Amino acid sequence: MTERTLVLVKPDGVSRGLVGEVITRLERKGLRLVAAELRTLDRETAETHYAEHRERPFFADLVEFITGGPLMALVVEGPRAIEAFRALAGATDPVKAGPGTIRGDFALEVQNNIVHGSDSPESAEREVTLFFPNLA
Ligand code: DAT
Ligand code: MG
Repeated sequence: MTERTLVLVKPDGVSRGLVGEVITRLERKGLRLVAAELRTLDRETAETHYAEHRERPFFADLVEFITGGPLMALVVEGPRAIEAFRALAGATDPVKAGPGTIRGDFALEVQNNIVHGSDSPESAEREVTLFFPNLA
């Protein structure tokens, strides 16, 4: 079944020049780009995007980080795209992420873990709509 998921190349990934690397990997896997926009998030959008983490001790730092520079927002489509991209990204903690995954290959710190991918069909729907309200 074809699914859509929201992928972000976070500000650390953009500043390190990893946008092409991330797109190459997901396209090589067979996922397809549906939308792409480089933008800097305002605080309200960032807080909405990460609302599930509002009570966590790292929330303020996370919002600072994600609003701290331009990010690349992508909508990606394909069979089981949500799970497929999460597998490409690797574990949240990049030290635990396997080699061959994006986080495993390019990151060391949990906050600066290069990419975001929606984690469920409900999150994907909410996040795609938040970033690209004009996308049907
Ligand atoms: P994921 O991005 O793999 O879905 P998550 O939703 O649990 O992970 O967390 C969202 C982001 O918050 C994550 O990419 C990095 C940051 N984060 C998570 N746990 C953290 C922690 N213990 N300390 C600092 N930042 C953390
Ligand atoms: Mg998450």
